[in-house]
Amino acid sequence: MTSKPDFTPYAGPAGGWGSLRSVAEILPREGNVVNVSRELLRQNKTDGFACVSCAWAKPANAHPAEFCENGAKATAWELTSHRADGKFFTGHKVADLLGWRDYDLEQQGRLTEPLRYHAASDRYLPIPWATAFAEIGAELNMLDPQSVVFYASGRASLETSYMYGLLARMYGNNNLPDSSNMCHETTSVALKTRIGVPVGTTKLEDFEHCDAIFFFGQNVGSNAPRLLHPLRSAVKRGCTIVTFNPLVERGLERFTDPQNPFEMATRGETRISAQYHQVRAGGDIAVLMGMCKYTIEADDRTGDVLDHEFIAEHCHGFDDFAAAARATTWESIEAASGLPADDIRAAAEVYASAKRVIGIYGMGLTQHVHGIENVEMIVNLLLLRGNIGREGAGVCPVRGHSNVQGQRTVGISEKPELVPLDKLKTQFGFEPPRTKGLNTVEACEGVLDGSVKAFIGLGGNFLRAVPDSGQVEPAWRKQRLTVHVATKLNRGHLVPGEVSYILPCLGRTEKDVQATGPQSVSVEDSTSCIHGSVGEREPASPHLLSEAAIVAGIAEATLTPNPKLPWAEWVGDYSKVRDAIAETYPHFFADFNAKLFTPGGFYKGNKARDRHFETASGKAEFAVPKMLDAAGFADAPGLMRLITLRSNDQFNTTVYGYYDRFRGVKGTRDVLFISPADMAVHGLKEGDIVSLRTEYGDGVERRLGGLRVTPYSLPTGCIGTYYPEANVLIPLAHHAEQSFVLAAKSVPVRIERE
Ligand SMILES: Nc1nc2c(c(=O)[nH]1)N[C@H]1C(S)=C(S)[C@@H](COP(=O)(O)OP(=O)(O)OC[C@H]3O[C@@H](n4cnc5c(=O)[nH]c(N)nc54)[C@H](O)[C@@H]3O)O[C@H]1N2
Ligand SMILES: Nc1nc2c(c(=O)[nH]1)N[C@H]1C(S)=C(S)[C@@H](COP(=O)(O)OP(=O)(O)OC[C@H]3O[C@@H](n4cnc5c(=O)[nH]c(N)nc54)[C@H](O)[C@@H]3O)O[C@H]1N2
Ligand SMILES: [Mo]
Repeated sequence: MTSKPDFTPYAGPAGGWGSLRSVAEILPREGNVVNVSRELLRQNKTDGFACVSCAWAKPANAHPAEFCENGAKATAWELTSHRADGKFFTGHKVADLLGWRDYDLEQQGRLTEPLRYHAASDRYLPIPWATAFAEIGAELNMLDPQSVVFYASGRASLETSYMYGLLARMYGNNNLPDSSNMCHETTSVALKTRIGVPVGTTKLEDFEHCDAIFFFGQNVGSNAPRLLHPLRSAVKRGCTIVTFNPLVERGLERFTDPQNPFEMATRGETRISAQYHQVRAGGDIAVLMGMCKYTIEADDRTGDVLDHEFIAEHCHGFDDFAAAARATTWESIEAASGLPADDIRAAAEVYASAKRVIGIYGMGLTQHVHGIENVEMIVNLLLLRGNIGREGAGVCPVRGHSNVQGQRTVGISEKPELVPLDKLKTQFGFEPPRTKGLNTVEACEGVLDGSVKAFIGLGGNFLRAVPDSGQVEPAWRKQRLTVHVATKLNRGHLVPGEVSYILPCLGRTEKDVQATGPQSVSVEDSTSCIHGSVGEREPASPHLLSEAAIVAGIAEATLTPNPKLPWAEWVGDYSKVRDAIAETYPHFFADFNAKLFTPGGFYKGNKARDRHFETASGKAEFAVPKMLDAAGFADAPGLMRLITLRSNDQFNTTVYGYYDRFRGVKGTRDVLFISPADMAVHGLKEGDIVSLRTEYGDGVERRLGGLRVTPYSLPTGCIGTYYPEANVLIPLAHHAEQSFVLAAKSVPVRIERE
């Protein structure tokens, strides 16, 4: 269902008529226009359901249509009338399906019944739930708990996630990696050590009071479009937005509010960024060092630029940092950032004169070898003028999956020190394992060396999302057991272990009726607000179970019964799970059930926001970076920095369609974005077909071919292509130091002609 490839630059703003047209096109494709349209009006409303797309905050005073183009696509995707049912699976060999595109696999629609892989016929065949649970339980009991991984993708509710963490720990391990291992784990590590909390400090209302916003490496127009509304209002109020991004992303340039009839009718648009700086990939440490240097030296002259009181009372390590900033030369900053010093000074002037500043960032900072330093530098900048712990100011990592932050909050973590294990021990009367579990990279290493023998996936498409997918995929089959809890078929399901199951679950938009009646669930957004969510649609199939029921089914079949953890009772009434969560985490979740449907969500609290910094020194910590380049490899002639990108028509590995509207690419995803200057250097012309080859020096051949040369505005030396196709190019070892997040925004590659 793809059109002929077309490459026409897109002239429109983000939002506006283009986004309405895009929604209008997607609904018929999923075959369920009326139901989807009705359901969209309940999206992100207090008594409705929390969008399954991104984790951006859901306001108390919602718009009549509190959804964006991509949220609408996510809902339509879940409510599709297409079905990948038993008949579909009996009709297709797994080996054949493996040749299909990601798009075509998911386009088959919702999974309808539990399936078990049948090796002799190379097919997934339907089985009863009871059989699936009993067999999975028996398999798990034959395996060493250390060899089993419990992955979570970031969508499952707080209730299910809490149960899933208990399942893993009662079974005997902390092998609980989640998608944040590939995403904002860099944030969790850097913010925790620097300001004592692993999450952002900004709330939605801060956007009503800030004077300046600095935007680093987050593509708001595609990946968190609802954030465009507070940004637009901020700009209209006179707030200045300064953006650093190698690519010119339309949402960061201009936006037309589809909720605003006047703007729509007049084709009016709001310019979002007052300054837009095309930093080179990996150049943000240098940019931020330049901004800090400018600010500190301005204060050296006048004495009134820094917030001296805040620094004296609340910060540690300022003198060392200031000395390092003064000693850093503008030449080195220009070389590492790829930007003229004057551009950085212009940004710093905005910073130095703004009273309240928010620093926003996304994968452009976290997915680098020195991603931790990137995030630390944002913190340094904000601390200089007391921009943490104050209304209208703060650090704002824009999280990915709709409950990825919440999963960490309720115990999905491979790091035992982040989980109240003693509390769990008394609450449930078991001895929780204390050894560190496997993160995503270590889980892949375990698959490669054979020490990981089973993988349970609570959602997601692990095999497609991880780095070095070309290496991990063949090794994956050597596992004894793979289990996928999923709504739709994806490539990861098609690489079975010896014994394999696909367990289909309800989506968040669907009615979840249990013993005590209809149930609601909850999620945490990027601003630490917890929202209730209730689905109302008829389930895609009568055979679906809720994710909570599936986790409980596996637990009951695997674990010895524990009177303190009545799995079936919990599934019958999710409010009992919430009571248990509130008991484990009273500081966040007191009166959880009573507060569940608070308009705008209830705030979990954030010590750093109150200027209580629970760090090693008890103060906010300045950090001196050891390098200015986040890429982690040296420049060499012809060696390019590959940025792996999301299109506007995908959600991670889910490809909704083939139209990356803002970048003007239609009908294909096999493109190489490259600057005209680099095209000249490499002797390439538009439309040439090239390959990329990773240069990593570890003897492994990593190549991706068939990419169409597509001119795009990028700094020299930087190129882009789409994720997840590009993941074969990213070495497993090429990850952020300390956080282990894949360094997907600067992969060392060479371009080769085909
Ligand atoms: N529609 C839709 N929404 C989504 C998702 C989706 O796939 N589709 N995914 C969800 C998930 S899980 C996540 S984590 C988020 C991801 O959302 P983002 O954080 O926006 O992640 P990316 O799309 O990978 O893009 C990161 C941006 O960083 C820029 N960039 C790359 N390298 C650098 C650099 O070195 N410095 C700077 N300053 N910028 C750089 C890129 O040009 C790009 O604009 O979105 C979530 N929301
Ligand atoms: N090169 C490169 N690689 C990356 C990234 C990058 O920027 N570049 N980004 C990384 C990031 S930020 C992330 S978060 C990961 C994403 O990694 P994952 O979270 O593992 O992948 P998704 O594509 O979000 O998972 C999609 C699948 O989830 C299932 N699903 C959807 N809804 C539900 C549900 O409600 N319940 C259940 N049980 N299943 C459901 C469907 O079967 C669907 O096929 O990828 C990472 N990989
Ligand atoms: Mo993510």
